[in-house]
Amino acid sequence: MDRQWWKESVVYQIYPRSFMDSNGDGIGDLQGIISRLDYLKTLGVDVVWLSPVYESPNDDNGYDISNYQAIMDEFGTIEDWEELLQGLHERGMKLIMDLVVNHSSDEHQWFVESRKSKDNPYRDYYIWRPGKDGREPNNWGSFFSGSAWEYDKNTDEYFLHLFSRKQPDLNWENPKVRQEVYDMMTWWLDKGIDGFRMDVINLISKEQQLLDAEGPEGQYQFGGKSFVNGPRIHEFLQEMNREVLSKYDVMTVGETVEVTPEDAALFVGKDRGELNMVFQFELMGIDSGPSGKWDVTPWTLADFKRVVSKWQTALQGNGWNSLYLNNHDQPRMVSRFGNDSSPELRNVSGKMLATLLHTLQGTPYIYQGEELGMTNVRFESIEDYKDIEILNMHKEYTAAGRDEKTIMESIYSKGRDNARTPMQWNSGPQAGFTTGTPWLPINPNYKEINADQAVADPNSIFHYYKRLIELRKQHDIIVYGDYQILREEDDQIYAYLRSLGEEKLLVVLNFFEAPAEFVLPDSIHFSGQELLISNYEIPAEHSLRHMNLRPYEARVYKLQ
Ligand code: ISL
Ligand code: CA
Repeated sequence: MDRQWWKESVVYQIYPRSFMDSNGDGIGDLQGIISRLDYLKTLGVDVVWLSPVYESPNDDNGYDISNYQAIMDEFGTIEDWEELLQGLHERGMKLIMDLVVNHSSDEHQWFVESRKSKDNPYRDYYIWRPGKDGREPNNWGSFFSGSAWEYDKNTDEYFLHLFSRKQPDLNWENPKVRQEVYDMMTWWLDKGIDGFRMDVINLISKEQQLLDAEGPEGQYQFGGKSFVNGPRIHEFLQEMNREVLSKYDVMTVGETVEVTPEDAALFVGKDRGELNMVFQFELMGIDSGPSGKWDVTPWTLADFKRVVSKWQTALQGNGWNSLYLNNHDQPRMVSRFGNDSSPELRNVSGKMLATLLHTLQGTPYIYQGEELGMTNVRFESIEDYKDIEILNMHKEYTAAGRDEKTIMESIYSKGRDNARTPMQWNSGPQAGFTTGTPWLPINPNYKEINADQAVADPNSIFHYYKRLIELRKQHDIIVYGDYQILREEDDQIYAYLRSLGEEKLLVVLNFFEAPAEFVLPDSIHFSGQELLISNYEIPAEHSLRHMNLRPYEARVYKLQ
């Protein structure tokens, strides 16, 4: 058992813009977060991951950084940030910062210089190419619709931007860029932070020929072959580890798009000297069709189990999993994988999913509001949406003649603003998030779903999370036990066994509203049982051999 604090931790993600506004301008900020630290302490989380708070023109809500060593005015000052770090540390919590270095903002001083002339000393900080036959250098599409290249008439060349045109990709081939990044990381680490979440870190190395991607002529294509886990990715991460990370006791989690467990093992393998864990996207893809995330397709439990089991097994004993069911880029977990159609079903299904999140092998990541069972939102008009990914897609699909209703439905199920509506603190005006007008409308269900209600109600999802977090602290097996799926073919129940030495942990989850029967395989022997947690009352006398599970029922037993 390779004990590590970051394996035993539960992480809570804060999306600062939507967490808590302290000064009535409608935008969440650092003082707002500080005012809610006791709430986080009550919940019991160990680490806070703060989405970007750096200076930014906010084309992509802070994921476009114009100064890596300054705080965004709207969020506060560096003194506020120091106070936040201190407030967390005083309460025994840690802080990890978002590191966004695949790209910067086009308003970063480096890019302002870079675009000035072909011989500017900063030219090679970014990826510039001449056009081809009066068009872009290649056919790559951006993650946010349209071409991945933007023409700059000043020097008659194009620059690469895998995300928005205000997010030019940094040129990691240039050793000066790498040194700047390492120095900046060191600056933050010396301030006492406890690690980094690294934005799309597996895209930083580009195959240098920048070849066209395969696919039909005249359409932009996903160029992933040339930049997903690119040729020098492991060299760069090992260098970063050697130069910076290895000098501190910190945790790292890389956001890695399109990776398989085999790829992941190279990033997180014990002796690789790269990262502690990665966020994988395979599970987030089970409800997408062949043309991508907006091609909404119903998910199946078979796929869900197959993907989770594959990752659990592949990294066991070598790497370490991160566990998440939603974040600021994904729809709300309870709306997507649970059931938000009534308060009762929302409550039990939110708890069932929470049980999964905390009892798999890996480090759980809770996204703000998940612990309240916050849901997706359906704004009537596209005007109410703010996310650049949504707005660009809407524009592109509308221009292509797609019907408005279908476009809106795909936004309702997959749009990133589902996760970004402000945190619901109480049933008062604007859900207690702000005294002003929130930057993104509040979900109208805040009177029913809010933190005050949840903290006051012992049967709430919030209290269930608190209990799960405590259990992880009390039982090593929940953190370190090996994973084995049970009754894999069952299309309604997800059950698995964790084992550590002589101990076993049995987790049984009914993933649907219909009742279901679970029969424990005869091969599992035990002489004693202890129910650790369930989202229903369980009679004192009952048999584990046959369980009749109610809607979304979840049970966790320790077996001896
Ligand atoms: O949001 C997505 C799911 O559709 C992805 O395309 C997402 O853009 C990708 O996972 C990368 O995400 C990260 O980098 C982006 C930023 O917009 C996201 O918020 C961030 O998490 C660019 O920095
Ligand atoms: Ca504010």
